[in-house]
Amino acid sequence: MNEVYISLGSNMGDKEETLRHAVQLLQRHEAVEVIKLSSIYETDPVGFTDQDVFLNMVVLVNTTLTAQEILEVCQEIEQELKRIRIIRWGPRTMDLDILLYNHDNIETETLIVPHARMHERAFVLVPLVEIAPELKHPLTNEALLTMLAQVGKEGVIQWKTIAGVSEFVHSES
Ligand code: A4P
Ligand code: MG
Repeated sequence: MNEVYISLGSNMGDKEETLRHAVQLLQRHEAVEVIKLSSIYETDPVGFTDQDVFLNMVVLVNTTLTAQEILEVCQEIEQELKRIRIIRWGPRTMDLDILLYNHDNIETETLIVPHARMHERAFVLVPLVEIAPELKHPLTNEALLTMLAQVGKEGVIQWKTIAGVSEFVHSES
């Protein structure tokens, strides 16, 4: 069984509902089991800063899929949520990034794991360290906690704690 950490981010429309829906779609996949969810964090936009704040979280899933296959699942979920958006509830975006796949280092045309920018992003490291404080970065072998101490937690606020996977995917906001 493979352990995969996935980062989820949304900054349009009903962000919490979009996160919930993405986790639901992951959980519904027959080869994917959602094991852990971080809290939801409200985070200042990084990069292009003239946009709304994000809600971000990190999930741990167990899967029999390869890294390339789980990337495709993530991309299908992004597409599905975009499709629903166009038909019904106005703007929303959802970005799913694969942070870690076991302790592997992967570099193909379509996939870089560990995620190339995770070590510099508080909106990734804060929720990741919350659910996996013991992990080390597979490329540098540096503790994620050390990376987080260097980056700091500025612009990342715990917004909502989550009791468990089934509570989250079944409850309505
Ligand atoms: N790709 C390569 N490696 C990976 C990986 N480990 N996981 C390729 C997922 N995808 C990976 O992604 C572009 C291509 O990256 C994919 O085709 C895949 O083959 P995308 O999601 O289509 O494009 P994007 O979202 O514009 O790029 P990316 O890299 O996901 O954007 P960023 O850099 O992650 O930036 N600020 C806050 N506070 N919170 C956020 O969540 N997110 C972004 C998105 C910027 N600022 C943010 C947040
Ligand atoms: Mg992405």
